[in-house]
Amino acid sequence: MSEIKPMTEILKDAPSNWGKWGADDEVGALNYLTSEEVMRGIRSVRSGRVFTLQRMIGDPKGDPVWPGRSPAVRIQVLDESDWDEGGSAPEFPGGLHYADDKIEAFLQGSTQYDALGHVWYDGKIYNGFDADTTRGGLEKASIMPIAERGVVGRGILLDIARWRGKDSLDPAETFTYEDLLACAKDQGVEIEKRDILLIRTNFLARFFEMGDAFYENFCEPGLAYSPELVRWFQEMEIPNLATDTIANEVTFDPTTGVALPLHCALMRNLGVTLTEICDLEAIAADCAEDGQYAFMYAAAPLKVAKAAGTPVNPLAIK
Ligand code: UVW
Repeated sequence: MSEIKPMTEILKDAPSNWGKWGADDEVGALNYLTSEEVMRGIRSVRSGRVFTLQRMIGDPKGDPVWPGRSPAVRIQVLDESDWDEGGSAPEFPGGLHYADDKIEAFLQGSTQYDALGHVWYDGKIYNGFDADTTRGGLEKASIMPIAERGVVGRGILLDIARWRGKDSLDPAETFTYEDLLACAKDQGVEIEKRDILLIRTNFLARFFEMGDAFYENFCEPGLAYSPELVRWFQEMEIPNLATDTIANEVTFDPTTGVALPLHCALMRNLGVTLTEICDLEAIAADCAEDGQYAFMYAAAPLKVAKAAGTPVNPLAIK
């Protein structure tokens, strides 16, 4: 590949939603999720079956994380052993004992919502806020406005792995928005305007199969950037893209070589919220069985001041 161009040049004609919801807006395309969209989500519920989409934190088999991040460490602070003879446990009237624990974790080291200020280029984050507002914690477009608002609407599962007849997608394997449309058609469901998209690759199954080799030549599969794809997201007013990979798109764009251009084109420029590392296995198996790929989706990331993202356990209700 020849010289890699800067993101500014690659995305110079890319569409933007900056200013669309006012100069102070920090939730972007989630503004599309009006009460009507909540009701549309509710109308897609047929049986009341509930699926939780978070991947467990502290899996004994390991937690898949973006290279450079480390998995959460859970520390037992108090347990019954602290009340053994010579132990240092606090004594309470009535003989109360209890367990306490804490975690040290990357806020983006598990199923998580990215704040809109999570990524940027050219010195500006979403809505044109200065990247200097990220110093020491996000003053603008942190996770807080998203956490306070919550995310509810009609979700739709696009099971790309099953559609391609594979157990899981290969490293660096890509797909386009036309593939999303074709997958939806074959699943017998239509992607509607303002749908929350959930895309299954089952790629993280390989993390558990491959061990450390998973990170060699790391390049996840996923959506590949194209101007058409970005325009489609804008025209379809997609508020939220959730996937079962660590970073929601092919890691290195095969055409330009840049890393994570869709984070920039969708999140920074259009204000589309990204939800990563979801566990879509149970719901995908269920959808394959009953053919119902649309459901109500509800999620609220944890409220952490100034955070660039926080863990979440999204719900899908069929
Ligand atoms: C990066 O943006 C680097 O990671 P993620 O969106 O997966 O948290």
